[in-house]
Amino acid sequence: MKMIIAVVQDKDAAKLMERLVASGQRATKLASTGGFLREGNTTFLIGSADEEVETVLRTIREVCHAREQLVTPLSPVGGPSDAYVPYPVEVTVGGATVFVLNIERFEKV
Ligand code: 2BA
Repeated sequence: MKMIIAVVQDKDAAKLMERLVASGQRATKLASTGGFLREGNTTFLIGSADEEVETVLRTIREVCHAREQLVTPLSPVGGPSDAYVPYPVEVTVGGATVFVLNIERFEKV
């Protein structure tokens, strides 16, 4: 069994959950915040059988789109604010940041 942790944009979250549930996957959706943009995003926890991991990854690729975003980064917390010039920068966010972890033990009690 694997745990797939996927950080996706909020705009893609509802559709991704719909597709996962429709394909028989179990998933938990958590509200999260990106460290760079400091904006909301959504983190999925998806416990999957080994042989279903590629199907889940394909679904994530189909649903989650990369988007350009113009941002003015905040100064680093605790950093020297006088040396920080907040020029807007364009970043490509997504489609999704995905981690696949081995599960040592799974139980439902
Ligand atoms: P954020 O940290 O808010 O990052 C949003 C986007 O900003 C990133 O998109 C990337 O394009 C850019 N970015 C992040 N850090 C940067 C930096 N130091 N310099 C320049 N640009 C930077 P994604 O890479 O698609 O990441 C989307 C979200 O996925 C991230 O939101 C974060 O919540 C999560 N994430 C990405 N990589 C991660 C990692 N290694 N561990 C944990 N979470 C991660």
